Order: sequence, then structure tokens, then C-alpha cells
Amino acid sequence: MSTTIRVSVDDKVGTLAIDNFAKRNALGATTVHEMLSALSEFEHQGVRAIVLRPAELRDVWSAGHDIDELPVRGVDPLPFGDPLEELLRAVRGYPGAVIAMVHGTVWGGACDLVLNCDMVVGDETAAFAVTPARLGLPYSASGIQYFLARLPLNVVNELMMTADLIPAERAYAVGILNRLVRSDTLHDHTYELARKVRSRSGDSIRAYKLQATTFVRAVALSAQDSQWINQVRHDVYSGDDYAEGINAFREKRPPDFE
Ligand code: LCV
Repeated sequence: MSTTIRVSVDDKVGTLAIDNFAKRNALGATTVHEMLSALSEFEHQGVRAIVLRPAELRDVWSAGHDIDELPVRGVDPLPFGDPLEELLRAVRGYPGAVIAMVHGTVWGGACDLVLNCDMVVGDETAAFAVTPARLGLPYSASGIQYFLARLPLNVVNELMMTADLIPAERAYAVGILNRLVRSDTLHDHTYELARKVRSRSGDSIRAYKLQATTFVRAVALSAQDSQWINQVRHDVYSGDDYAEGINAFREKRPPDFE
């Protein structure tokens, strides 16, 4: 029995709803593993379009990675095997459309999750922040690569360097949102889009998506540059900023990176 998500299917359109508002729908290992199981079950049932949403439409869509589960200084906070990294790969690899329905603020790894969805429908309350610079954390190389495939460099720079929320109008203007609709029509617009995808050829869409996500990953990178990237990230997650960022969150105070 799932404890932090709600799952349903209606005529091969799935709904995957995060239901843990007490922790602002933070994406901890328990929630992520339930979401991974749901995606696997959707695939088994031949679900062709999935709507990813919060169970309750409140002011926060998701607070991102569960900070309480981030490791201490000196340990990579976003390794390949991190549950949230696994979820991002599962969404990218799902053989059908995953459509994010966004009402409220989306933080950090949840922003990565939404941007990894195939399409994003938001309303006027939707806002997006990518937050490693609030935590002194070196973002994952795969995450950065995917952000750069999804958005212009200057927009990724703004997200990564300010860690501020980009509000709905700008999110639509810069391409984070496919559709920007009024909150009272958000549900209908999102499910209308999901049903449209569901009505098209599942084989064609599956083949397209598998190729598209493969092409996005296909970049030439020397072993030397790969090792250099690992060293750059190691120096940050072993440094003072990361320790301060995590401690500041736990002590409910602004971080002091001076
Ligand atoms: C665990 C939480 C969280 C949370 N984890 O409610 O992108 S990266 O690299 O940064 C990546 C590593 C990542 O995703 O890191 C997480 C990035 N997320 C954030 O920086 C957002 C942190 N959360 C907030 O700023 C606030 O909680 C927001 C603005 C989302 C909501 O504020 P609000 O005042 O409505 P509270 O802050 O009171 O949070 C309610 C409860 O949820 C916990 C938080 O600790 C609190 O728990 P307690 O009731 O036990 O005090 N919580 C919120 N976010 N990411 N726990």
C-alpha cells in the first residue's frame, strides 16, 4: 500500500500524485521508490500518458530532494544511484508521455523532475527554482547536461546562479512551460493533452521518445574531462559551503557562505 503517492488509471491515462504535503512533497527515498513502482506498473498496464501532479493543489508542488536524506560533507550528494536520479532516468525512459501538471512552487530536484517530463502544463501559481547554490551543493553532471538540452544557457545560468523562483509568466516565456492556463482550467487542459497523446500511435511515440532522449544524452566527452568534472564536484561537496548549506537548512536559518 503506497503511503506518500496516489495512483489511478482511466482508459490508459495514468495519474501519479505525490501526497506528502506535511513534508511539502519532498522527494525522499520512500516516495521515490513508490513512484518508481507506479511507473513500472503503468508500463505493465500499457499506460500511454501519465499526469504527474500533487494530490492536493497547494502553494508548494514539491520542495525537491529530501534534504534530511542528503549525505554529510565529503560524500557525493547526487550519485548515479541516488533515488531521485533514478526517478529522473525512469521518467526520461518511460515509453509514453509523462506530463507535469504544475500548481504551486517547484524546488530543486523537483524542478529537474518537472523539466524531465515530456511536457509541462502550469497555472498562474506555478514557479520554479533550482537550488544547489542555496545548499552549497555541486549539481549532478547529468542534471546540468539535461538542463542545457532543455533550456537556453542564460536561463539555466539564471536558475543555477540565483536559486530564485522563476514565476509562471516568465516560465512560459523561457520554455519551462508548454502551456500556461488559469488554475480553474489546469486539470482539464492537462488531461485533455494526456488524452490527445493517448489517442495517437503508442508505438510511434515510444520509438520517438526513446530516440529523442538518446540523442539528448549523446555528447562527446573525453575521459580526462569526465575525471576533471568528478574532481570539481568532489571539491565542492567536500567543502565548507556544502556543510554550511545543509546545517543552515536544519537550523532553519539563512546560510552564510562568506
Ligand atoms: C526535507 C523539507 C523540505 C525538503 N527536504 O513550509 O536542487 S538541489 O541540488 O538543491 C537538490 C539537492 C534539492 O532538491 O535540494 C532540496 C531543495 N529544496 C529547497 O531548497 C526547498 C526547501 N524548503 C523550503 O524552502 C520551504 O519548505 C518551502 C518554501 C518549500 C515551503 O515553505 P513552508 O513555510 O510552506 P516549511 O518550510 O515549514 O516546511 C514544512 C516541513 O517540510 C519540511 C520542513 O523541514 C518542515 O518540516 P517540519 O514541519 O518538521 O519543520 N521540508 C520542506 N522542504 N526539501 N524536508
